[in-house]
Amino acid sequence: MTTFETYLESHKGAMLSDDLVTVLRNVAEATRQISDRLRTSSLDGLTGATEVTNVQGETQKPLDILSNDILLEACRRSPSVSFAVSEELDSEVAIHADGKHAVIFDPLDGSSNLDVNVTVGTIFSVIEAKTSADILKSGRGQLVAGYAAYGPQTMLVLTVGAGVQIFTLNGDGIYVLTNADAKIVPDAKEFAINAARRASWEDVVAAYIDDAIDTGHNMRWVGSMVADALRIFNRGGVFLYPADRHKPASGGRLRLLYEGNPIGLLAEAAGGAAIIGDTAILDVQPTSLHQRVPVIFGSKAEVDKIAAAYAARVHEAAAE
Ligand code: P6P
Repeated sequence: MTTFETYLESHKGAMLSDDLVTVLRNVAEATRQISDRLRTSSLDGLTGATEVTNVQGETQKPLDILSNDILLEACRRSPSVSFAVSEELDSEVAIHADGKHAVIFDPLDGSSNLDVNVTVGTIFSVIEAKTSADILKSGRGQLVAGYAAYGPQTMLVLTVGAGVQIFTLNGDGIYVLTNADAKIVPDAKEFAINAARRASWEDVVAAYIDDAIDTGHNMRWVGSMVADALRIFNRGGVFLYPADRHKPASGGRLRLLYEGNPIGLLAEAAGGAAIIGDTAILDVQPTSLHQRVPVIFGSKAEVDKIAAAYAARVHEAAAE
């Protein structure tokens, strides 16, 4: 039986420094603690909303704040961590002055689903960063990335640069490897999009969805990216959260640093693809910590089809 611990140990050295193993151990422990707190949150008065609005303009949930605190503590327990960047905090938090790893995270993605007991998750990414100026680097600079999905089971999806491994938390609080070298099947007939926002879709997205429906594709939309992503890692498909064509400057709903980049690294490591228009998400240079971007990822044949349509539109616009 391979566990998260034995997997890290077996990749120490060339792929994982001792420091990075310590960071991953502490992040995994944080997800175990968050999972525990979620299980009985309705009994512990941890549901509902606070009076606090975060930098995203979203009302914070008690579990948003608790999860954020647990992850910050994990960073403090990791000597190599220089900065923490969180969806819940306006700017980066200095952790250890001589640190070299920035841990970038969405402590509880999909938390609007908490009160209705739908899967939510913790998304994380680790990069080299000795100064705050090092934080805004493209997703290709990620050392490791992953997420925990708190659903009927708690699962941890991880890439350290050698494929994607999916672990399941057992009754003893141990993450056991249950899907080694997970692959996103290249062809799939299932899409995930919030169809209620059709009026704001760019024409490329509307045309893709219309064609998918005409050719018998199925639709799933959980409203929690980590849940949709886990389905895609297990049976393929494509996830789309496109830009709002009426508000192109808004970028989209999802954030590049702690949603687009980690999911992009995982998708590519699993043989899938992840794009912003005709560009790979991992090649986009961030301009701010909480920058929002449109996100499309999943089965490579489907995502490549969409990227080609975006590229053709750019070419047509240039020819006009
Ligand atoms: P909508 C959750 O808030 C999230 O960031 C993603 O996890 C999810 O896919 C999306 O927003 C849901 O957006 O517009 O359907 O509520």
